[in-house]
Amino acid sequence: MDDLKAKYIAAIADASDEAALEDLRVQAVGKKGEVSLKMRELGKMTPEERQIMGPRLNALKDEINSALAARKASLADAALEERLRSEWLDVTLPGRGRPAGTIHPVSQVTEEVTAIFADMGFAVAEGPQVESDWYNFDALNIPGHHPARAEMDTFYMHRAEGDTRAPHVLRTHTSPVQIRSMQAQGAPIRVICPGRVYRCDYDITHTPMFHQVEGLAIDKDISMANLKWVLEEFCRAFFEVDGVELRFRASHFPFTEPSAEVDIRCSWEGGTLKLGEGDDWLEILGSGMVHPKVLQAGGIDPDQWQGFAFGMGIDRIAMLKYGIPDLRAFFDSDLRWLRHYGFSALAKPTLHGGLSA
Ligand code: 2NM
Repeated sequence: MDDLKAKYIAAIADASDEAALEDLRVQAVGKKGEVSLKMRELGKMTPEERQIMGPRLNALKDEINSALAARKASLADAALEERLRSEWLDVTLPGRGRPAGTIHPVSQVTEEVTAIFADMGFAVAEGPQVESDWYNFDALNIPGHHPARAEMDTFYMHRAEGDTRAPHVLRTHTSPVQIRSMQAQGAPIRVICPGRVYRCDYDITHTPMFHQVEGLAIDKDISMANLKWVLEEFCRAFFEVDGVELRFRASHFPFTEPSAEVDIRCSWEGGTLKLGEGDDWLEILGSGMVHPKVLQAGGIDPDQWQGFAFGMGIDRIAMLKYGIPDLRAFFDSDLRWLRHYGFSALAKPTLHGGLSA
């Protein structure tokens, strides 16, 4: 019995993992283990022998079980120590600079424009990019023969042969959203509609998809004076120059009467653009008083209500404000361009926090 004990105690102390320990347990105290077999022999002994051997065998079994448990615990401790050592992590180290995504200038400028007009009480409206030709043209007083409607400017949706339903188009401006807003909300109303628009045009200054924001304000007594103030206020906030000067030039749009194109005073001295000074003028906006027929299409009575509307290109004002030279690079998804011209995802433009900070 001393041999048995010595053998197992040594083997248990040497066991290198839990599987080896389990093998030893089965060999020693399992159902057919050496100690268990010895216990079976008790039946063949005399009562005197049994009285001596019984307790000794039980003690041996207990000793082996304790040794197994102790070794198991020390193996588990060693495994934990090893994990703590190998998985050690210094949580006080500074973060590693990772290549983070950036906010595209179009998204940044859309947020900036939205913040400025929200501050003046304008809500934001969105609508479908595929429009019926009624919403895109007729409702805006753009007649059937108008050049804007020609196939060469407008993307018409494909129609199966024999389909005589009214055609649908990729919207060429966001004005259809303003018609929808008038119909849904009635007057008075103050909304801006930013979004993607499409025209079949591609050169240095035109891409077939670009971004526009249009504004609309309808009430009982809104005039061109209100339009002037709102646009001046917008330009001051957006371009972050106090001395903005705007010039309203008589123009013509089918959806406004009267209509005006708006220029901002600038200088190109030294090849760089400076706004608010100099002797040059840069066109940035189209605007006017909403045509009575357009109000009517929006379900608003032109004998009771009137108001102004305006539209501008988001990509274009982004280029002007941030000195981005090439429009086409906007939509190339070139990571180097995006890292250079992109904005921090965490710096949300607000009037109080700084628009482009
Ligand atoms: C412009 C210029 C002038 C305009 C008109 C409307 C609507 F739907 F209310 F009639 N929205 N936007 C408008 C007016 C747009 O873009 C150069």
